[in-house]
Amino acid sequence: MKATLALTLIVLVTVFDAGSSTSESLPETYYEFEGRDDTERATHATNGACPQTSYFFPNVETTTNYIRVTKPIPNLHEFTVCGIFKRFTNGIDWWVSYATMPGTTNNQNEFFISHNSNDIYIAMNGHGMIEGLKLSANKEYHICVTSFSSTGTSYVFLDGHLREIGHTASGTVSGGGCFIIGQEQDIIGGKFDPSQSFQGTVRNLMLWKRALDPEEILKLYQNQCFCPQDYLFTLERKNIEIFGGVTALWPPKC
Ligand SMILES: [Ca+2]
Repeated sequence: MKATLALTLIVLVTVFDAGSSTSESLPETYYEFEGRDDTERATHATNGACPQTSYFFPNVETTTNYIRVTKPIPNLHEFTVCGIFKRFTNGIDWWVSYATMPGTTNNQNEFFISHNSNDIYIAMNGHGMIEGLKLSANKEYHICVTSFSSTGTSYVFLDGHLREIGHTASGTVSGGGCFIIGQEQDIIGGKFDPSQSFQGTVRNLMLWKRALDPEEILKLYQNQCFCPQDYLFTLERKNIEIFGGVTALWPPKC
């Protein structure tokens, strides 16, 4: 009986250790990585009612289904992209891509976020990082990616928590480009490849021209009805063009 109790305790301690070591290996904030001190911390913007959006991308690999953002994109020294994604299959999914003029010569997007068969994959100016985050099909995940051009570092938050840090490429992301949801661009706004498309749903996809603070990202995950109000765009109808079989869904009620 005593031996059983001792064994149970060892198992419990081991499980507890395994659970805590994952969070201890990542910082609470990323400011130490970016060489900022406390006085330079991002000011939290007002949290207010968040426009709710929800779109369905049919389960077929095609170049015709996508959303184009019509709001102008400025130069981005840092940014955050967040959205709630559900994939329909375990194939390759291209979530967002952003391309500018120089990209037309080398097929490179300024940045993209995708999911290959096993991991989230992010690239900036042709330099990619593959994250060890495999997302199951037919399950919703809240994903935020923050990027800093000064250090070329990107941070991946899954369901409100920082999960991965990786190096992409430094250098400001140039404004004036084309932001597409559901396809990867080989020229601005086109030359798509069916194997680089998205099949699934995306809700509340938004972009901010700053790295949201990790606390803000956690809040965003916990209550999707509210968000920092200094966003650059949401996928409200006034900000986008819809192509092919992509359809708007009624978003969950707030
Ligand atoms: Ca391509």
